[in-house]
Amino acid sequence: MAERAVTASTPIELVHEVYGRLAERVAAGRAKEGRALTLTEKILWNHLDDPSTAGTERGRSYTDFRPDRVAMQDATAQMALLQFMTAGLPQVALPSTVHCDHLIQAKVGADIDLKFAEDVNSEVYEFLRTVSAKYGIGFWKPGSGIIHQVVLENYAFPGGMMLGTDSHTPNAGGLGMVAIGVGGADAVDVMTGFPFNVRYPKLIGVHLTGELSGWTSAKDVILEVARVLTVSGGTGAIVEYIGPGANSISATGKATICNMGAEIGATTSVFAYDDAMARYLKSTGREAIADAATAVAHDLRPDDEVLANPAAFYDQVIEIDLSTLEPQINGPHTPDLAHKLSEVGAHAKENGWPLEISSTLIGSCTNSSYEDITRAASLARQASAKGLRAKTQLLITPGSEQVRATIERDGLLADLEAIGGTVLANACGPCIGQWERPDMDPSTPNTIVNSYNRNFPKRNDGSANTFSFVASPDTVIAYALAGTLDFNPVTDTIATDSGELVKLEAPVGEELPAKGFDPGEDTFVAPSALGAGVSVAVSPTSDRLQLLEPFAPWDGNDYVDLPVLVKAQGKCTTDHISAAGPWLKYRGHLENISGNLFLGAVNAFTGEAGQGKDQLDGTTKSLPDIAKHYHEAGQPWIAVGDQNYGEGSSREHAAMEPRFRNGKVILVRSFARIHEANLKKQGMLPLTFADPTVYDEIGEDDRISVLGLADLAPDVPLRCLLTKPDGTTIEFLANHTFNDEQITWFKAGSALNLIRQRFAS
Ligand code: MIC
Ligand code: SF4
Repeated sequence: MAERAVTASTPIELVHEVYGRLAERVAAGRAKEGRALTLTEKILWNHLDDPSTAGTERGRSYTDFRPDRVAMQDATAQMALLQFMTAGLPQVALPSTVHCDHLIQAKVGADIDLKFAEDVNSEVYEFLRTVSAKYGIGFWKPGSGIIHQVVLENYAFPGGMMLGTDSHTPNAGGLGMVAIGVGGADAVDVMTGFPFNVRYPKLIGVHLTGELSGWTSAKDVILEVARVLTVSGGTGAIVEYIGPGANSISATGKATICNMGAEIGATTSVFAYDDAMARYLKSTGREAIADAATAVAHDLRPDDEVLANPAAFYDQVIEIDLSTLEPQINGPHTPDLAHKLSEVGAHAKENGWPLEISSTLIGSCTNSSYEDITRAASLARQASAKGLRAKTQLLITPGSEQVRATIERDGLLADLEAIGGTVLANACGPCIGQWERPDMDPSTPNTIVNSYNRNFPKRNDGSANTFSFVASPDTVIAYALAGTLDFNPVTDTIATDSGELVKLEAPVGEELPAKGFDPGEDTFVAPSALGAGVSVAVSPTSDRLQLLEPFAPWDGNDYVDLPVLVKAQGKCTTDHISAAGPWLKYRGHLENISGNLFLGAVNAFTGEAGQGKDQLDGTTKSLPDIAKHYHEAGQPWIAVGDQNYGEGSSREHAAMEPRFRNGKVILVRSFARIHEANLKKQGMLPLTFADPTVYDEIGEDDRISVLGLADLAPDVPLRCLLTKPDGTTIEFLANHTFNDEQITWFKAGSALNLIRQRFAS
């Protein structure tokens, strides 16, 4: 159990421990694979639970790993820790931290919004603070910043491995860490001392040549990768960035690229250790880690043979020449819909997207580094000098308290405020629907441009009429000044009030603050030395928190004649299954949050979002109401979906809600990785059509049976039956990815039930 105290940064002893076995593990990996290794493989080999028995067949083996740390953000930590509590252990088994960032709503500005959040969320913050104190978990108070920035500044280290209950955990790949986004149940495994089990990933190499310059920044690299690979192209793979071009990208720029690897479905993304990482470690007070990494640098990068012939070592290689890469803007509604700045205006006109921009936003976990803000501020200063101001609303969310204090000290916030910017709290805010826009009628189609990563409909302000585009912070500032999408800052001019035409010079940034970082306010709370004595309160009448009841074990019977709650059409992300925004307040209360189940899913039977037919009484209702009715009536059900179902977030609520409401099976054309894992963990049956055209056959009043469950076995498809209302049937096969151990979760009712049993006995 937690032998080490959890501190506000990764202790050097932990790093030494990891590096101490690195050379030996890398040698074992080379010997077993019979070839040179990529960086990813080196880190994975160094974190195998048992290198002598582990399967490392890419895309096939299920493999046990021992990560170094866990990080949880407030919106997912509640469910993760409610699950952890049921194991009955005194302490978490590895260094873990909780970060309060998602529950802060952006409304007025930083100070007022933070105080308001502390007030309305006090019960939840108190729960997280006391659970953390009790179980040996470090607690980062509201106002400390967004989890991924705080992790990058304090906990990430080259060659490490961590899990985070948030899909953008891969941000730490900017410091050379294999950092994987997971659902809470996966975090519970490692916090209770079990290994992290995941399919051994495939490897995609992105070979970078040339150098970033002018208007092109790190964000444009990942916007381009998203264009090439699309939202599902990275599924089951780790993306490794290689080649000489990587050297021209700062550590925080690398983090931006890795962060948004979540948008292509990648398990994670990673860069090799280099001088930029060493500079960042030193500048954030981690000189000793930089020295330790430098001493083992040859094992914190791919072997030379790999670099000489990438195609022989990666499953896929993508080439990007940074010198010719143009700045991009991606959207609306999906992060892979890329446009060159020179073309976006024309594309908007063709598609009827509003050209006029209603709001621009910079920040988020993706783009709020010192370098990002200095580049943005350089544009703001040019604009002020020429008498230009933002023509749109301009909102800024600093990624962390450290960045906020530093950019304030260095006058950069003042530069942004001078063109009309408003500074919001160090938190997720508008990136996750925590954005109140009293001035925007939800029925008004409007365009926003931001430096975030996700742009699904309704994500930022809850309005399906908001067309959200993502770009680099520099590009966002340029559009704020122009006020229209029909603008290319590289070639076009902006008119001042007096009619003068201004052409912006390309932004210039500073990688790191010359005067060092200002740490700002101390926002870290170390766990109590007297953990056992701390009591954790969950009121039985709370509407924010609810203790978890174990899900019932499988009853041994096939699933027969299940009604189809919904046949989701097109994109069905976790935001469609379990919306955030106003629903974030119920993240610790399974019953209450189940009121949002499938509200965003477009039902193929009706063409409408969130509505369907209740097969028990024939009425049309909201999908969460139908699910509730089925649950109360003891009626099991199935949901059907399309490609990349469950794309996006790690929120396991999207798996727990169907489970809680008596859903049994999710049958789709394909799954996003984290969501499929979450469904299995919670005892659901995630299945994919062997023949994807069967999706088209399914009608609103049909019933679906899943047969032969007693013989559920790895790699053996399940036989299913589609029964039409007139009694005719269509037989079809459904695939699954269960291994032997995961089948035991299904039978036990959930993976957590097994953990409970193990600790009870
Ligand atoms: C997101 O960006 O979608 C979130 C909100 O950070 C989620 C986590 C959550 O839903 O709490 C994620 O990315 O995993
Ligand atoms: Fe927060 Fe947005 Fe980053 Fe998710 S993507 S962690 S909501 S800032």
